[in-house]
Amino acid sequence: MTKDTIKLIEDSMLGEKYAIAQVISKIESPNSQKFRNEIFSYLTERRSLHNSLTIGITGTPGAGKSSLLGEICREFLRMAPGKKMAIVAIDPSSNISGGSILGDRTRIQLPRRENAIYFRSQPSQLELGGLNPYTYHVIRFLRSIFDYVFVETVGIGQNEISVSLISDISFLVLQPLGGDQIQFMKSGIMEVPEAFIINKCDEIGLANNSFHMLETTLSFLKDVLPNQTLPPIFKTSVVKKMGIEELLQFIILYPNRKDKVNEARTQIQKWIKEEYGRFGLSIVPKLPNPPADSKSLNYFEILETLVSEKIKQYAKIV
Ligand SMILES: Nc1nc2c(ncn2[C@@H]2O[C@H](COP(=O)(O)OP(=O)(O)O)[C@@H](O)[C@H]2O)c(=O)[nH]1
Ligand SMILES: [Mg+2]
Repeated sequence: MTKDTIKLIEDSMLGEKYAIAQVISKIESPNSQKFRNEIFSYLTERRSLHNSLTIGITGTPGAGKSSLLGEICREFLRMAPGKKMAIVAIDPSSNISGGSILGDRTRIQLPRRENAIYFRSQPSQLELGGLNPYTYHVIRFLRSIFDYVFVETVGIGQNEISVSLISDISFLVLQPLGGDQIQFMKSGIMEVPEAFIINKCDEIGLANNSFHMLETTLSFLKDVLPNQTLPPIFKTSVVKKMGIEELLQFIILYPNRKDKVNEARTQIQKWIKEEYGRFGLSIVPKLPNPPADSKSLNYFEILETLVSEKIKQYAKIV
């Protein structure tokens, strides 16, 4: 690895925004496998025990996700001193850009030197789940630097499989009696997020109705899945600055970090399919077992290398 790359990574670890942006651009460029291999091996050695939390924030456009994230930033600086967070917005209409989150009512402008919070927006390629092929790596990289990585995606909880796989917690943001809530209820209980947020609770009457409807819907879950703990419902209002503290408290105290093995498997399957089509998938019937230290950041690279080798071998035979 070149001195320049090492410097880029070291600067990134300090939260230097320019360096982080450069690494992300390199990750996002085609044929970044070698670069990724280098940086993730380096990062694994550098701080293999870093335990970061990825939080998915999903909901229909207009539910208030960006506005909520703006408020979360504000509270975060107060409630989690010394900690760092990043936001990745995967939304073609994202109002997060450069150093600011722009909402109609919120405008968070961070000081240039504020290294505790980093924003990035990624154009969605309208893939199922709203993630583009590099999102996974970008988030993995950010996770090695930031204590919390928030991912904002558009969706209503049905086509959000990818984002919930990447996240340790996923929140579904609903607005009071919006069509999305009805949609969620119709869609049944296939994809239940870890938690709900009913935003815009300044609309008190509607919000209460919404809350009770959702509670009732979720209580059916208890009958169907008796061992499942019901997801909590948070009530927030960006306008009234209500409920944000409780929400952030829940995130900060959240204990479970999902194991990252399944996520790497899913992502590698996507990658093989993309590089080699169904043909690729068919010649790799079984992915190799994860190494004992499956927490290692570069598990994906280990798999990716093994798979590439297998495919090369196969190509020789044919
Ligand atoms: N009344 C009310 N409006 C809100 C609240 N949060 C966001 N909004 C408004 O809802 C609209 C959509 O917000 P935005 O954050 O862009 O939603 P996103 O598409 O989910 O990211 C904007 O006009 C916001 O000002 C809230 O708590 N109460
Ligand atoms: Mg938004």
